[in-house]
Amino acid sequence: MYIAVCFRKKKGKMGNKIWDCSSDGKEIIAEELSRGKSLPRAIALYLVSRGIGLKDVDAYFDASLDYLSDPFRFPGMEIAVKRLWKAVVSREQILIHGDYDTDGVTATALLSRILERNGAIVTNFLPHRFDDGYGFTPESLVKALETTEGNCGVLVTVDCGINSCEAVEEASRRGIDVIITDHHEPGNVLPDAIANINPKIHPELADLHNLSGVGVAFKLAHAFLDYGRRTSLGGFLTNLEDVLDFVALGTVADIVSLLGENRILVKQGMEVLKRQVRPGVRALIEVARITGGGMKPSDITFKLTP
Ligand SMILES: [Mn+2]
Repeated sequence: MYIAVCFRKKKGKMGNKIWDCSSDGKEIIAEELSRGKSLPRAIALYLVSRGIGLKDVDAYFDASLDYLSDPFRFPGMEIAVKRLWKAVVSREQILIHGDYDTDGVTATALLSRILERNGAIVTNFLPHRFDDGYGFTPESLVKALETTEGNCGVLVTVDCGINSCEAVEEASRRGIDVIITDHHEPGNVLPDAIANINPKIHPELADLHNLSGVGVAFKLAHAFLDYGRRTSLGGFLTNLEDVLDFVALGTVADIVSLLGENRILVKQGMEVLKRQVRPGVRALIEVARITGGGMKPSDITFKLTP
């Protein structure tokens, strides 16, 4: 079958180019899949062409939340959630610094909702596309702090910040602990934050490199609730599934690949989105003239996001 077999050009003895049929071992994996899961060969080849082998095939078909990995795989996650719970207990303000696009807005909404439901005092800041530009900067820090009522002990970035060394330095000078959550490519020097939560810093998190900003914020929220329940600090009355509509919106809007955990998050998130429980989202769906029940990810890309 063509999809699993590619041709590779290589140099012959005389320097002339010859064509060589190369399956890169995909044929063998397809064979394993086909036999192991009683799948038709065409389906097995399709799955292999999408990078899905025997160990991921159940998660692919089932796509249930049970297949999401432990958020504490992220180095720094424990430090981040401990600090957030400390802010909840000591009534410090938590400032969430987001971004102006769909991914950044949904990440901000998701995190503030989860934190507020568990007693946190939260202020959100979304930079203005034209006035502030992209990212967490010393200028946006000052502007964001103006929106708080003082006593801001922690600042969390979502969908930005992994290269914001100067802004983090300035926040530290002001006595604020910064937690960075981001999915953008890191530079050579990481900010001196108390935690840098970004899958792209860690080669061992390669399976999560396609997470969007809201996907990373979801991981922080997951860990926050998990830690709260484990230590009896809280989180018992919060259902993380309720915010999956935000994850679906931001993930699809950011055009990241819908494979691995993204596929699970979007598949389950679409179900929450179809229920249209949020007045804002419901209004948006009405304006975009989408019929709720049959909503598809492409409706997010072409109708809701714009
Ligand atoms: Mn993003």
